[in-house]
Amino acid sequence: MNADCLRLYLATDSELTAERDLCDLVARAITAGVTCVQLRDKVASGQQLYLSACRLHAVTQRLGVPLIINDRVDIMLAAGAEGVHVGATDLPLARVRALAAGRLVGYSVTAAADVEVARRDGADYVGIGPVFPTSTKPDASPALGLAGLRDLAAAAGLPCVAIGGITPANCAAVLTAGANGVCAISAILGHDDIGAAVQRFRAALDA
Ligand code: TZP
Ligand code: MG
Repeated sequence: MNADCLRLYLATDSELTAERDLCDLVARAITAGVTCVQLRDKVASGQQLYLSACRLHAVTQRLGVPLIINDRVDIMLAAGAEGVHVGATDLPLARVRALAAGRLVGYSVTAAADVEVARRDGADYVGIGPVFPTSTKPDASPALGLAGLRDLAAAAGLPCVAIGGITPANCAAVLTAGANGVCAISAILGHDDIGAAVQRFRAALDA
C-alpha cells in the first residue's frame, strides 16, 4: 500500500462527537489535512453502523481519502469502504484478509506476538499502540512509550500508524521512532474547532 494516506489518520468516537454531526466534523477534518478516516463506534448496532458508514463514505469519497471500518469486515463490504481495521479479538486476520481482497486491512499491534500475526496473515499496515496513556480506550494495554513503538515498528516491517495519546506536541517524535503516520481521536475530536486542531497536527507533521 501507499503509506502516505496514514500520515494523519482520524478515528471517530461517538462519545466525543456528542451532539455534533459526524459527517460535518469529518469533512472539516479532511479539508484541514486528515489523510485517512476510520469509523470506530463500539456502541452502534449493525444497522446504525452501516448507515453511518454509507453517509461517511459519501463524504470521504468526495474529498478523496480512504474510509476504514473498525472491527467489521461485513460493514466494510456492505458500504463499499476502502478498508477494515481489526485486532486480536475480532474475526481472525486471515479470514478478514480473504474477505477484504483488494481492500486495505489494518491490524492492531500491542506486542511482538501481534506483529507475527500481522506479517503472517497479510495485514497491509499495522496500528501500534497505545504509545502514550489514553483515556479514550479504557481497556487499552499499558503504554508502550517511544522505545516500544520503535521496536514494534522495526519488527513489523510494514507501514505503521501510531495510536494512543498522540498530540501535536508528541507526533514528530512518533515519526522519528519509525511510524509512517499518527492516529488521533481526542486530540482532534475533543476540540470545538476541528479545523484548527487538524492544522496544529499538520504543522507539526510537516515541519
Ligand atoms: N487503540 C489504542 S489507544 C486507542 C485505541 C483505539 C485510543 C486512542 O485515542 P486517543 O484519544 O487518540 O488517545
Ligand atoms: Mg477491534
